[in-house]
Amino acid sequence: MLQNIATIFIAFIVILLAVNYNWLYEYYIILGFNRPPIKPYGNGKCRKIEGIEACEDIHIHHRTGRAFMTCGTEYERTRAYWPPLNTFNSSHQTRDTPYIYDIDNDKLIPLVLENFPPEEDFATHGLGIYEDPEDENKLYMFFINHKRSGSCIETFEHTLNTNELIHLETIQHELIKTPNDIVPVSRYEFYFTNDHYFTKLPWKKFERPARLPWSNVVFHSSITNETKIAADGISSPNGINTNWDRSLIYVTALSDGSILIYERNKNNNDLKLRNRIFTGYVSDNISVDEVTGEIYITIVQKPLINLVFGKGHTSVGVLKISNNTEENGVNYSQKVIFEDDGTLFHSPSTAAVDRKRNVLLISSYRAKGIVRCDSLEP
Ligand SMILES: *[C@@H]1O[C@H](CO)[C@@H](O)[C@H](O)[C@H]1NC(C)=O
Ligand SMILES: *[C@@H]1O[C@H](CO)[C@@H](O)[C@H](O)[C@H]1NC(C)=O
Ligand SMILES: *[C@@H]1O[C@H](CO)[C@@H](O)[C@H](O)[C@H]1NC(C)=O
Ligand SMILES: *[C@@H]1O[C@H](CO)[C@@H](O)[C@H](O)[C@H]1NC(C)=O
Ligand SMILES: CC(=O)N[C@H]1CO[C@H](CO)[C@@H](O)[C@@H]1O
Repeated sequence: MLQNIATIFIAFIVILLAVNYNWLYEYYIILGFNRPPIKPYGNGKCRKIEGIEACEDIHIHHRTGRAFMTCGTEYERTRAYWPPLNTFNSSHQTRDTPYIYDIDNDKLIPLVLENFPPEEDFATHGLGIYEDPEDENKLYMFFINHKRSGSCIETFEHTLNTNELIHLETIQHELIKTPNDIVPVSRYEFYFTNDHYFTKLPWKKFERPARLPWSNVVFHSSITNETKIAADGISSPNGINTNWDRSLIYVTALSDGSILIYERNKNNNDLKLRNRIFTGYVSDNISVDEVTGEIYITIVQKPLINLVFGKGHTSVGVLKISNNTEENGVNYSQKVIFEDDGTLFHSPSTAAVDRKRNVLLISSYRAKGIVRCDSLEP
């Protein structure tokens, strides 16, 4: 153990010496040293929705006002088998229940898995949804599943206004290493992020603080059965999403304090980096506003405080990124639209916005419930 720590420490120093001033300055900002104390903003009309816990991802189906969520239990995430938080108790079987939160009727609906054997693990994480262009009542859902026998991707079919998820396919591949979030671009094709290069401790723990740009985004097609790296050299790629015509792929690079915008080559599905938006925040999963195309991410304003005082002290923020229309050479503008010091909620995962209903939903991968806010700051 001590030897491990010494190796990590020496490697860390070597890396610090090797990098340039800009890297260190960005690090200083990401850690939140220059940030004023958090003042609550945009959280006047918020309340907790109880009855679910440890929800990772939220996707709102805007036409029906239904939010699809991957939820679990805090126990299973932190003390059973959950590789993203380095818990590897393989004598515990996790069987999550995905939920629908019906925004208009303020109601939770648990989803029942069909055609999925009871002995299979279902330890969910990122979720992606693809709407069938030929049948507007049909959704294809893509789940990251951290099975004890190895992480994989499960696809399901869902018909709106039912409570069923019908299992279609399990996709396993050696490139599905540390999957986090997923975005489909067709019924049979998707991109997902591997959030770490290392799969095992102690190196895995060291990768984020060192901001090692060693991880990737992988593309898979179930038409050709091809699985390949589409973008590489990213520090902790986390959330992934796309714009409406699926020509751009957005990736949050958590420990890089940035959002990467990739151009998707629709012929071969390779990704080409177009912009790096430095937000300066440790940021998380990405939602995209269906109407305006604006991007929402959850942010942690003071990551160091969280490290020192523990997860319960995580503040919650939501950052909005828009196309900049002013002629000043800046491509994207950024604005914090929600801030809470941790009183309302902690450990944010995903923020999802429904403009028409004026609703913001925030989930947490470790807290009970989700937060619903019935007001949206511009
Ligand atoms: C591992 O999981 C099993 C089954 O849930 C449980 O009985 C056991 O206490 C767990 N072990 C640890 C070390 O938490
Ligand atoms: C798809 O490819 C994977 C790995 O390359 C292989 O294990 C699997 O059997 C293939 N599936 C089909 C349907 O060909
Ligand atoms: C910016 O504009 C493009 C092209 O109209 C659109 O596809 C995209 O969703 C917009 N992005 C943001 C962040 O508003
Ligand atoms: C804005 O985007 C264009 C391409 O879309 C790129 O060439 C340019 O460097 C970007 N500017 C900044 C400041 O990122
Ligand atoms: C898809 C998903 O939920 N990804 C990330 C969201 O945020 C949490 C909290 O940091 C991460 O653990 C997830 O990996």
